[in-house]
Amino acid sequence: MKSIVILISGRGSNMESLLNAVASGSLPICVAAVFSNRADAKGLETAAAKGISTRVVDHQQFASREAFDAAMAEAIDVFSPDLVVLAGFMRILSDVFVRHFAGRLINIHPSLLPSFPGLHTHQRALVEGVRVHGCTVHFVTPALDHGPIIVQAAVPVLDGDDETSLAARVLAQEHQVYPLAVRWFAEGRLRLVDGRVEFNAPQDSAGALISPLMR
Ligand code: NHR
Ligand code: GAR
Repeated sequence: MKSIVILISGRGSNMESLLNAVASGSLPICVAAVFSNRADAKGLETAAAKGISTRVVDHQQFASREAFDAAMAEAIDVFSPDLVVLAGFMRILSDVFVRHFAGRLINIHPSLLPSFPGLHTHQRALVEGVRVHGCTVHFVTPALDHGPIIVQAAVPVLDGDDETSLAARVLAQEHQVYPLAVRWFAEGRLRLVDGRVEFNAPQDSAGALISPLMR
């Protein structure tokens, strides 16, 4: 069975959706460890309560981004994971780290990339007045939030939405698509080849979301 290491910085609800999928038998993978760059990340408790090994590599203990990344890479390598999964991980990773894990490093980002890379995506989507928003799972490359896209889920932006309501609607979809993407990887359907996503679709599942919709 393939193994993964999950990197978090905070709440860890995406991590939890992956652990729940593993526990329910719908995600055939071994979670080798959960890493956080913050000792106070809530998700560490959630992982420990489920019997998963946890590790903290505190970025504040390192003089440079590169030194932090090197320590993190070394600690992750101990587990020899097939895939490293960023789940609400909030530190930009240096080129050396990204290249070390090339093709086995993925992220979930709370927008429909290439719209709204970076931070505060929901607030920015509301300011722009987009009618469709969502989340993106992508392979991580040195260019922040610009790696090859694996899967996206779209949600409507509704009248009266604020950052909280929109973030919650997107998060519910994050919890659907991240276990899905990791399952595809586990099943050997997903590969990064020459900087492009190679995907063997299980079935034709193409759909459309139109927003606003007038019937
Ligand atoms: N690293 C690389 N090289 N490429 C990507 O695509 C990455 C990455 C590291 C993290 C996640 C990303 C997101 O999904 C991610 C993708 C953190 C920041 C950020 O500005 C931006 C994007 C993402 C993660 N972080 C600040 C920093 O200085 C710290 C912010 C904080 O601690 O709150 O690292 O959104
Ligand atoms: C999620 O919405 C995730 O997409 C986003 O932060 C939230 C983490 O929630 N990630 C980023 O913004 C990365 N910069 P979680 O800790 O409950 O999974």
